[in-house]
Amino acid sequence: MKLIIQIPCYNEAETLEVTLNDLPKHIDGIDEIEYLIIDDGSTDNTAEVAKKWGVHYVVRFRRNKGLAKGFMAGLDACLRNGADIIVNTDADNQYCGADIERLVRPILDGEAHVVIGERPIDETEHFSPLKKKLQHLGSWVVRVASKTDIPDAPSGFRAYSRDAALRINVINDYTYTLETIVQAGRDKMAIKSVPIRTNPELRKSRLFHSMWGYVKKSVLTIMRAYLMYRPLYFFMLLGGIISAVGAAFFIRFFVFVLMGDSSGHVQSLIFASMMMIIGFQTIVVGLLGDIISANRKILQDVQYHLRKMDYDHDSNKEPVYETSDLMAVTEEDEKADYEIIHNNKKS
Ligand SMILES: Nc1nc2c(ncn2[C@@H]2O[C@H](COP(=O)(O)OP(=O)(O)O)[C@@H](O)[C@H]2O)c(=O)[nH]1
Ligand SMILES: [Mg+2]
Repeated sequence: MKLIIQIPCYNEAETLEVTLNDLPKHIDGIDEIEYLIIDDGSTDNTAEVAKKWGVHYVVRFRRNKGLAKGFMAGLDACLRNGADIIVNTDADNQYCGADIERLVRPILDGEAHVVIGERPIDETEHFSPLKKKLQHLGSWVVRVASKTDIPDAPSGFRAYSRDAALRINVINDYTYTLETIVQAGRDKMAIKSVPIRTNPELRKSRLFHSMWGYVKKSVLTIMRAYLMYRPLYFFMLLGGIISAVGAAFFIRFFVFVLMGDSSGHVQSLIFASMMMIIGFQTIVVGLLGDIISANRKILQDVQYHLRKMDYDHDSNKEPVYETSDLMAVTEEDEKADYEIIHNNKKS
């Protein structure tokens, strides 16, 4: 059983070492723990710090691509290198390394595919009251959209089983946290939450700049993720409401006609017709969305099997070479937009 702990990093040279030192070296039930960092085009010496410390892999983007892309590239590299469980944590030592054991336990026990660490949000001193409220509100919306009972959706402290990681897709560029829960919930993966501890703040959050920006991006992300899974329901409901308003105005018009007072009410007749047409079109959009969503399911299934073949094949293979400390794994990796560096100087 191999665990790979991955850490997305963007200019984290200052806090990375503390974070790495805090990670567990042994967990009962796990034979091997490896460490991977994603250096997302950092302009400081994040990658050097990681290599010097002895991480096993560095996934390096030449340019900054954002957390969501970094997260996916990390999963990709972990799967390729034979991870049975993948844990994600932050580079600012936000999460308590010792609690990784709590994250992986439900996966080892076969109880869950995805485990989310629940932060003690209300007891976190450096979170403003507004940030606390927003985190709770965001989590509630995600719970509704994903049909799960996860109390802390934006938490970046998570564990994925190999099978769950093979199924995960992230489409938005901002964050993977919300979308992956909606996916896991809607795809009926076993998803579980465990309470974890956090450490005092070492630096300000890089992702939570302004309340408005955070809310806007989160709402869009959840909406998009939800619509991918339930387009028919959403547009039927919307179209139904619009059509019902139209129908009400129609009825009103006919009541006037029956009362012999049809003149002067043409405006409401036009409005009623407009609403009925818009409502109908909205329902049609829902039907189209439903057909597209059925296609997505098939594509997702194909992708899962392809990934499985590709990654399982790769991880059964001997590494291509072990001599250099700075080389990409395969030719394809070199052509890809990122490179995986095998760190052979690990301690
Ligand atoms: N790959 C990548 N990681 C990032 C980027 N921005 C932040 N991160 C990482 O994402 C993690 C969470 O960032 P942080 O500022 O702690 O956000 P918060 O914990 O959600 O408030 C940290 O490990 C960061 O290094 C980025 O642009 N790309
Ligand atoms: Mg953090």
